[in-house]
Amino acid sequence: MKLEKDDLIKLYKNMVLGKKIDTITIEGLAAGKVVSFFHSGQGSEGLAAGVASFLRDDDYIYPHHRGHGIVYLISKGFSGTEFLAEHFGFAGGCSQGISGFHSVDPEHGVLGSSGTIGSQFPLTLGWGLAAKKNGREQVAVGCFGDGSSNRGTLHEAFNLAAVWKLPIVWVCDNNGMAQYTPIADAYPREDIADLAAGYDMPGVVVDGMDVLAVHEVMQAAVARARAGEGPSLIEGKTHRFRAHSEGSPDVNHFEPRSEELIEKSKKRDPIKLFEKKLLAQKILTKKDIEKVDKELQAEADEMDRLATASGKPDPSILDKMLYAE
Ligand SMILES: Cc1ncc(C[n+]2csc(CCOP(=O)(O)OP(=O)(O)O)c2C)c(N)n1
Repeated sequence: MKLEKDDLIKLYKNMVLGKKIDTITIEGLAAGKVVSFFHSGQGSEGLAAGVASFLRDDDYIYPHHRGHGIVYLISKGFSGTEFLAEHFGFAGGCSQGISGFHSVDPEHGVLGSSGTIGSQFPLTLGWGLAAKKNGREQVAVGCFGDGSSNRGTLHEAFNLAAVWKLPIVWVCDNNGMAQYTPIADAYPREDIADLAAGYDMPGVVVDGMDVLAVHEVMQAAVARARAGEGPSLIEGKTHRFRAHSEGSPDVNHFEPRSEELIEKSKKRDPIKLFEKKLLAQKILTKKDIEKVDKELQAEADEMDRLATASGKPDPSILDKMLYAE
């Protein structure tokens, strides 16, 4: 798929709007408005938009937990208002606020998630099996971090997906850290993509900060899946710009990451890198970029307002959602 001007702008907007909602969630947590916690996705916007922006509505996706999936979700058509309201524990959330941070939207192929690292593999496997049985050339995308690359569930799911030739694209967001553990302490090789060879599927490493490079490898993996040729693995090398979890001690206490390293990694901010390309290719001018920024800020603020206005859910919702009549 050749990207036209509108497609490039769509990719850009998904990244920028996702980051704005991520930022509102960070501020909401600091203000005591977010009911659970927040793992910001800043630094992973290029990988997420490159993976999810051109999927079909009926393709399934299990987003990575960074930013609780916001850039994947926005790119897939999920409502930012529902995302925020769910994090605020408010009635306008996708689960009327009772999950605190999980996203679900069957119309856009978001079938739910789990807080347990490693659970995305068997769930995506099942969705891939459903996609194959449906016979509509749907694809299931299962995202995970480097920290779950050593879970047994990954190996079981990779194996069956390959044996059954399921239409699955596995996407690893490798930011080099699992909370406070550097990947080198938990995995013996350089590239997670090397795991693919053992399951007879293509495995590619891509610069996760370069949305266009991600888009390209994603298109190839999706085409292979839709053609019935089976799963693929994409590993995007990224950087995590913020703490593992907002508000938890990061650089100064537990985590072996220096301020210098984080500042250096921010020089390759995926949004800034893409902006440079869009300017160089004369797709957008500096003025256009300012205009887009203003418009998306207004859009994100309106989502925040609507989410907040939806208010606390009626407590009886718990009974209604937990028990069938
Ligand atoms: C089974 C399990 N163990 C531990 C956790 C706590 N936890 C949440 S995110 C995370 C780090 C995961 O690292 P990675 O998969 O590399 O993703 P990242 O957060 O770096 O993007 C951990 C340990 C969990 N949710 N589930």
